[in-house]
Amino acid sequence: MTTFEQIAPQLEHQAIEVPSWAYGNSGTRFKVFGSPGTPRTVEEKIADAATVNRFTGLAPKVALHIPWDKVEDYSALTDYAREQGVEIGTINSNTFQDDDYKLGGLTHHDPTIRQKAVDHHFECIDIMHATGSQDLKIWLADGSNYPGQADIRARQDWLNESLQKIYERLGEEQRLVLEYKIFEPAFYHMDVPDWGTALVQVQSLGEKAMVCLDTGHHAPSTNIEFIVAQLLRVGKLGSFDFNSRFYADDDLIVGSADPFQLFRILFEVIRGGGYEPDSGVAFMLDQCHNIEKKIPGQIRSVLNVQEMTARALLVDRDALNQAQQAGNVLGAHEVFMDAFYTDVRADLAAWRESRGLPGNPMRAYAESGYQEKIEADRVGGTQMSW
Ligand code: PSV
Ligand code: MN
Ligand code: MN
Repeated sequence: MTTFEQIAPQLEHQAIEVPSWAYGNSGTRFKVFGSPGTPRTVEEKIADAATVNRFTGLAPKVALHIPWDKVEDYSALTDYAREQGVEIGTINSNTFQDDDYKLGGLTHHDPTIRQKAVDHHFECIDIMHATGSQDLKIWLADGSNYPGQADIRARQDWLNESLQKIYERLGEEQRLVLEYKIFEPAFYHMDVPDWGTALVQVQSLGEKAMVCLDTGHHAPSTNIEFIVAQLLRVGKLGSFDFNSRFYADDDLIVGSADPFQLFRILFEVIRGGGYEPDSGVAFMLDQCHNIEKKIPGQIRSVLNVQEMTARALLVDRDALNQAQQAGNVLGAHEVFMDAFYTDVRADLAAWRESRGLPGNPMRAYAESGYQEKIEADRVGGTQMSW
């Protein structure tokens, strides 16, 4: 049996990047609810992200989305983030909210629109230089709604040309991570619908191009941990967008809908070397808190990832390997399930306290007065959406 004491040192380096948009108001196509205390500026979003880090020690970076988080001076924003105790992480491009992109961005049939989308990514790379960000994350809403509407094959070539231009603009230490999604907003076809397409595209670009796996972007019943294993095997898993879902891209709190799936994914990450500090696999959240309070929603999320990581680390890999090699089907399964069913909450609380963190970050936040303060202070101005 592997013990908590044995795995505890491996928890030290865990870092989960939080998304700036988790702190803004969000909703469904039916309604975006406002909520007291919602940030009115990018700085206020960063302050909230830094609060999550203060209470958990788990979230040292905050991802930005451009143009949602557009500011005049990114160096000043970077300094501000550092003063708050966090770094600016991944820069996410956005080619899904401009009328010009109605029929596509990087894949549009009109080269001038494609160039406009490429130029937006150049702007994102400039921002990355100012913020010291490593990753440019590209998610495309591009696709079509009706069979025959678009040349789905030519669009792969246009996509490749566009990505090539963006890739060539990257700095030495920068990476491009391409995210796939099965459907939405396009309903007939998406130009990057699956990990195979993302992999084919990034493989043609070069070493600095990787795949981003968003856990909510697959068909129901997809074996996501298998995709994790395969991408790690070929060295192309760049990052995760963690969230959980009951139906489609629900963007709910990671680990809330299917904790066992999160466990299985994290086990394959660990098994494949993706949890090593220098593995290059970035853990991120991509979530929206539509009805619950946003900061505790994020605290809960990073704690869920930590808890499932601890349980996945507890899998006795030697015993598992022996059982697998002996063809002991139920023995191997039992080793795996023993770790999943281990309650690590008390051990984690004690471990946090030993490092000067609150044993129960959810309670500590609730008692801290931060929520009441932002609700009282942040009146006037416009609450940010996403
Ligand atoms: C798209 O559904 C996505 O998962 C992409 O990562 C976007 O950048 C993000 O959501 C925010 O809407
Ligand atoms: Mn995502
Ligand atoms: Mn999504």
